Amino acid sequence: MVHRRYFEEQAKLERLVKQKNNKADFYNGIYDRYENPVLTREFIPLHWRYDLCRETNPFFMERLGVNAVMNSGAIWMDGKYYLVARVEGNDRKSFFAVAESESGTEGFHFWDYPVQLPDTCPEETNVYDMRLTKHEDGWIYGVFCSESKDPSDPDLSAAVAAAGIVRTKDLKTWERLDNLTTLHSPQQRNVVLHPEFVNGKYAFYTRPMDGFIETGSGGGIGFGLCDDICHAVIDEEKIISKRIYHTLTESKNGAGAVPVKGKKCWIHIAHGVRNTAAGLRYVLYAFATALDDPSRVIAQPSGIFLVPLGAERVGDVSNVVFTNGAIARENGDVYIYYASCDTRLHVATTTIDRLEDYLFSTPEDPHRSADCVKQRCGLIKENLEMLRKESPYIMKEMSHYRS
Ligand code: M1P
Repeated sequence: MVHRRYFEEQAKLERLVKQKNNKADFYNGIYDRYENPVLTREFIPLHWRYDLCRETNPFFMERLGVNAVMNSGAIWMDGKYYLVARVEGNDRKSFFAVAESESGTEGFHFWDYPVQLPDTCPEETNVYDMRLTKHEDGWIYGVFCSESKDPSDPDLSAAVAAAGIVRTKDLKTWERLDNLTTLHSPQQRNVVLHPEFVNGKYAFYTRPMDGFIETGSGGGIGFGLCDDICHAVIDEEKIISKRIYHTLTESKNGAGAVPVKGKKCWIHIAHGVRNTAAGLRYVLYAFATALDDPSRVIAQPSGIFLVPLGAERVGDVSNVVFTNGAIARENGDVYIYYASCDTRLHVATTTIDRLEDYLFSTPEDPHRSADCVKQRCGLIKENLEMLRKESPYIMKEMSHYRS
């Protein structure tokens, strides 16, 4: 018989899923943020966590708890928003689970079962951070981090990261393909498949790494082509978004969401990492590449696109925002799904027009304080001149707003 406590907990979960998610009182003109996360561990169905039976679970205890719901791939399919979330169990292992919503900003609920990927790699210990690419070849690809213990290193924490590849038509049946091989990079994480063929080949954004945590000689976000997606091999990686001293990518960076096709460019939202006294700080940044050559960067606005704010700053791995999924609708609306602190998932909404304006009209980083202050003083001077010139109009308008 079902435990009595189930009804109370289930009602709580249903209220959470039905909760309205209003735009937050935040403004930067670039995107809107929302009051609530779109997914947290509290959204996980009770039947994934509890033995619901009164006889075998008299205290209605969690038997297989879930610690976090975060970094999600995202896709628009058959009139709904779908996320393939990274769910981390209490055992630290991550797995993937599909959640759907009709609005994209609220109402996400998980399917009955998590994703069960074909188990083809016996050495694989953990999987996470799937990017979902609706490719022009007709498949939906999922590219994710496949992590195993490094057998060649006696250090207990030594691990190897590789890019696992799966494909599906419906997010239900998944076919596992060979892991990506990059001939010149020992490890890979944050690999993203481009949605279109480039020169007739499959194109990947890569993140070459010497080790599991440190990218070492890996200079940033790479780009490489391969002929056969079923046995993907990249023999040449060109670094397109470099790590740069004294910027937000100084320690490392990585491709984020699958690039969004805009009117003027491919829109990339990536993460950059720098080291601080409080540990690594992960923020999002953006850049644009050419529509006819997605490996050619044509705009790189200065600095951060999105940082963790307020309650977003605290979690299992504090001071982190991370994205691996965005949905662009045909009307130009864009939904960026980002996780905070490896703990929960949020959404920011914007449009292709706004993102392109941000990309092409935000000045580049001049890389030195002296030049940065000159850049800012240029903006201040022009603004103050305009405010002075339009002073009577401004006084009149401001009085309406103040009253
Ligand atoms: O903990 C922050 C992020 O760390 C990793 O990203 P990167 O490879 O750039 O260091 C990933 O494991 C990611 O899942 C995690 O959110």
